[in-house]
Amino acid sequence: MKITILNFWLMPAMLVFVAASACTGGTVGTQGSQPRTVVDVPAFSADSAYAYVAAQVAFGPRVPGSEAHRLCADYLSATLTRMGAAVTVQKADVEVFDGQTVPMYNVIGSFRPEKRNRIMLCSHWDSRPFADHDSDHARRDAPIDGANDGASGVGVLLEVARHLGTVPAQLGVDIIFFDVEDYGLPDHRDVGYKPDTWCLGSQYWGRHPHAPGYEARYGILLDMVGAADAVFCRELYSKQTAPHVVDAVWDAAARLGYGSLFVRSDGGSITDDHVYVNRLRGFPCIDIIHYEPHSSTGFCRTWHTQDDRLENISRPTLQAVGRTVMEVIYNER
Ligand code: AHN
Ligand code: ZN
Repeated sequence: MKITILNFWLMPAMLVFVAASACTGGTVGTQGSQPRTVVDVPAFSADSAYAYVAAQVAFGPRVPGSEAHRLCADYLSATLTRMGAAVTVQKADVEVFDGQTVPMYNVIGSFRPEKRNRIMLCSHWDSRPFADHDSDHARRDAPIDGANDGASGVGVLLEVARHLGTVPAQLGVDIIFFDVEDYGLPDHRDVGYKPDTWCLGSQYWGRHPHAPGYEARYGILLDMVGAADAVFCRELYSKQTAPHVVDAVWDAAARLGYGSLFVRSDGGSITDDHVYVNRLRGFPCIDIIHYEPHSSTGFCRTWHTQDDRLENISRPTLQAVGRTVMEVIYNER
């Protein structure tokens, strides 16, 4: 009799415990049938991510072919190596829209390279050779800092990499910094149309992966993830090719309290590195990209202007994106 009474008392308490862990605990992975588990996700530091953004910008514009570009490639590979990744630097000469040949360095850091099941995280690291959307025409022919468009995604991923080196995720993780993404056709000069002038680094990697037959469960691309007023709509190619990954990421963000950045509305169809990853390697890849459906370009105010500088980088935005990505990858089994 005594035991029965005890059980009656215990049952509500147990129910409360189960309910609480379902709400506040970890997240579900992208494989929907798996049970929710509580995992300790290491603390993403916005200050640290910001410092990685600042370090890149300090080289000056990372325009392919420049000294800043070469030095920054070295910095990225040395940093990933120091964090414990197995690093591959792919070097090739690629032809840009105007017929010039520039050096390309894709920098790849692999954590737990022996694991079969993998996640790929990526961002482009080069900066644009001109500011074709600057309202001041006198500023259009100079290269840009690309604090947001380039350095922000890399800064977030370097901070993720720092944690992966000390607290391994269950799956293998490859962090890929694609080069020569932003040397696409200029909008301020009439040079005629040419297809596929953007994303030359990811196009190269798609045809020559760093590991033979490389495949990941899915990929996540970060692009322009550092503005104070960032909004991440659901990019349409991502929704078409990887709806389960989009849902997992946006749901994780909402649970963490970042629903005002990771909004439920649809974005445009953006030909970014993830499109070539998906097309050439055949695994799903989504794009977390700041998109403004009502702006004239679809992108943010500083996009491809000289205002894309460090002073416009926001730690809280880096935090929201980095924390969300960490939540997703550390819960993957
Ligand atoms: C185009 O504008 C065709 N694609 C956007 C890719 C991009 C440029 N992301 C950052 N800069
Ligand atoms: Zn750009």
